[in-house]
Amino acid sequence: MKIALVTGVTGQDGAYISELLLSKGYKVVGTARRTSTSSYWRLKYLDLLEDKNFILEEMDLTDLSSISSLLKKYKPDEFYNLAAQSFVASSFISPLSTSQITGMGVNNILESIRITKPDTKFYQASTSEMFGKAQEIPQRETTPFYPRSPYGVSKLYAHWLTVNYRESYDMFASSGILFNHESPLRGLEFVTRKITSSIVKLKKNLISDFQLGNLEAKRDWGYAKDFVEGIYKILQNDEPDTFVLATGKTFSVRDFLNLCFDAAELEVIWEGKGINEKVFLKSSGKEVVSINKKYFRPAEVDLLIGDPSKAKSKLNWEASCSLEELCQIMIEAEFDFYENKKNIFIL
Ligand code: NAP
Ligand code: F7E
Repeated sequence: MKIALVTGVTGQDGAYISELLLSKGYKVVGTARRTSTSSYWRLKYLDLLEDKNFILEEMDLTDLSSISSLLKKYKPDEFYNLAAQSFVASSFISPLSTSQITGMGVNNILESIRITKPDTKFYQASTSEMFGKAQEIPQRETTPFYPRSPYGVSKLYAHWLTVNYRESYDMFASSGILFNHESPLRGLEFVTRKITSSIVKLKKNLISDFQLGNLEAKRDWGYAKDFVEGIYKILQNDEPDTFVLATGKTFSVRDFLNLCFDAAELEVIWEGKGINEKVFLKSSGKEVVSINKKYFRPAEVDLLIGDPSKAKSKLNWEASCSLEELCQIMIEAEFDFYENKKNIFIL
């Protein structure tokens, strides 16, 4: 039985890839850091904690010894590093801890693997945020990087380190440059889940309105379940390499909001411009969305659109879910969270 170690197992991708690996017959060692309040809602949602081949262990990316001891204990065949301080906005508030976790943390892993079990295949969760102020449209593996946040800079360090360990020590160290991918298990602080959760709360009369930041930013948004299949394929490739995973289409935050209102069957009217722009319900005339400057970032990433052709030709991977379908999936799951009272604590 193959053993996979998955860091960031309490997060969106960590939970989904664990589910995928278990379905393929792996033993999965999922690692989580100690927190005062348990954050296992995604693991419970996917029923992972009951699986006899799923083991939960404590590990912090900033602590080399916690990584080394798990490598020695389990000797994993594959190591998926999905842990990070992953919220771009928070990286401006806490740039140093972001660089210690998201950047240096990867150095801790790579050194541990090199010293302890160098034949472990390693996956690094790189990001389209490394393209930042995009130097080319669409962005591909060869596009020059220009990160626009402490998060993007930290991820770029980790990305090059992964390439460097591959080239210096002949390790199977691969990097997936993933564009935004979303799901019902996305954290509530990210704009997609904030929108789906708020729209369903509006429909249930639990809130009267909500606020957003920059509606003009464009993202290449895919479905997380598609993307973890791609992550898995990256480690099954014959050679370690770098791959872009993206849908190849881009939409603005405004587009995403409109598609979600459609999915929730709410007709809306837009009025005003810029910071004074507002959204009203057609049925009642009630204001439901306004703009708040506090959600703008010190530096924005305006336009991301990926070119996934290398992943298509070498891995036979492509995104299958349209943005309309993704909005539908997320809105339906949001209603389900209420109606079946499953995971009500995440609302
Ligand atoms: P996420 O939901 O924010 O999950 C991040 C995980 O990292 C959580 O389990 C978190 O644990 C853990 N973590 C944070 N600090 C840690 C530390 N010091 N030690 C150990 N674990 C720590 O992120 P995601 O959306 O699943 O993304 C997975 C990975 O892909 C991340 O590295 C992210 O940066 C990257 N990525 C994501 C996207 C995307 O669109 N989702 C795109 C490109 C790249 P807690 O629960 O304790 O906070
Ligand atoms: O912002 C704008 C915001 O926080 C998307 C992470 O997974 O993907 C994610 O990073 C856009 C930005 O994700 C609000 O300014 C407007 O332009 O959902 P987000 P992100 O920054 O793209 C990449 C690929 C990662 O690697 C990251 O880990 O939406 N926006 N109004 C807002 N964003 C938020 N969060 N909240 C708002 O109210």
